[in-house]
Amino acid sequence: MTANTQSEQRAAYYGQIAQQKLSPLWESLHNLVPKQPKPTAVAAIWKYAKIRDLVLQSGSLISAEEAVRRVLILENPGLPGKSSMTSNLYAGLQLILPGEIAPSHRHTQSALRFIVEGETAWTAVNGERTTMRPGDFIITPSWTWHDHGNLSTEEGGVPVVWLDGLDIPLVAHMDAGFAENFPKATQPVTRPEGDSFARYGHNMLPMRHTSADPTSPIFSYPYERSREALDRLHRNGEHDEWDGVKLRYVNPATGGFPMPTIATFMQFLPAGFRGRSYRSTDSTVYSVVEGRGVAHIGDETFAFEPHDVFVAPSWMPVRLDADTDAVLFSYSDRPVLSALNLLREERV
Ligand code: GTQ
Repeated sequence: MTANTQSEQRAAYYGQIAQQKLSPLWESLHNLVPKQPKPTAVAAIWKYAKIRDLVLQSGSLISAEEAVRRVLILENPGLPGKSSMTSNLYAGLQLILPGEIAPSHRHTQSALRFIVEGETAWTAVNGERTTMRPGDFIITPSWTWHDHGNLSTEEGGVPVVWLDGLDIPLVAHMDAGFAENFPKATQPVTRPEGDSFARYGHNMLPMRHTSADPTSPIFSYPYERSREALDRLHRNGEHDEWDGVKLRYVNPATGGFPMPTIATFMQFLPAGFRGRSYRSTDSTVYSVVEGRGVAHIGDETFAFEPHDVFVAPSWMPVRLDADTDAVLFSYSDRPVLSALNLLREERV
C-alpha cells in the first residue's frame, strides 16, 4: 500500500468514526500522555510601570458599581481568551476609587487579595471588615459574602489597587461554579476590625475551636508580620540556595495551606543573591513587593521591580537573582497537585 493510499484510507476511516463520536487514540497518545508536563501557559511578566496608568484609566470609563468588580485580567499569552494566568489560576488587578463600593456577592471560587498600592481600602468577609495595606495577603473564602470599599474621601482620596488571585479556571474545569448577589451593596458589619486576627493570628486558637474548614480563619495576614519574620530569619543566617528565605502561609487550625486550592508564599532574597534552579508541577504567580532582580523562567529572562507580576507555569525551571534586597509574594495551585498526589519538585 502506498503512503498516499494509506493516509487517504485513514482519513476516510476517521471521518466515519467521527460520525459515531469516536476518535483514534493513536493520533493523540503522545499529547494525552506526555513524557513530562507541557503547559500551554507560557512564562510572562506584567511590568507595573507599563500598566499602572491603564489600570487607573479604567476608573474614568466605568464605576465600581456598574462593573461590579473593576478588574483588568492578566491573561497569559499562551491561553488567549481564557481569562487565565495558568491552567488552574486567574490573576487580575482590581481598582477601587475613593468613596466607591464593589457590591457584596459570593461564589464558590476562592479568592486572595494581595495589596499593591493605597492604604484606604477595606474588604469584608463574615461580617468583619479589614483595612487593606500594601503587602497584606487577604483571603476571601469560597461561598462567603464579600464587598470591598475605599474609605478615603472623594477629594483627598487615593485609588487602591490590588492583585486578585482566584481558582476560576480550576472551578470552571470542575463545572462547580455557583454565584449570587447579596441583596444590599454591603453586608452587615457584625464584628469589630481585628476580631479574627485576635482569635486566630497569634499562634493560639479559641478554646473550643474544632472547625475542619479547609480555609484559614485568618482573613488578613499583615505584611508587617511576614516581613519581620523574613528579616529576622535573614539576620539569623537562614539562606537557602534556591529560595533565599521563603515561608509558606498556613491555616493555623490545620497547619495546611490557607485555602483548599491555593498556596501562598513570601520570600526574601538578599542583594546579590543568585538562586539555583528548581521546578515543580505547581504553577506559580509572583508579585514583587520590594527590590529589583531578575527571574529566569524556562528560556525567558525578566528584570523585575516592585509591583511587577510574573508567572512560572508547571515544570519550567525557575531561577531568581536579586540586585537589591528583594521580597516576593507568590501563589500557586500546589494544594490541588498535592491532594491529588501529582506534586513533583526538582531542585537542581
Ligand atoms: O472581588 O469578588 O478579579 O468575583 C474576579 C472575580 C475579583 C471579587 C475578580 C471576582 C472578584
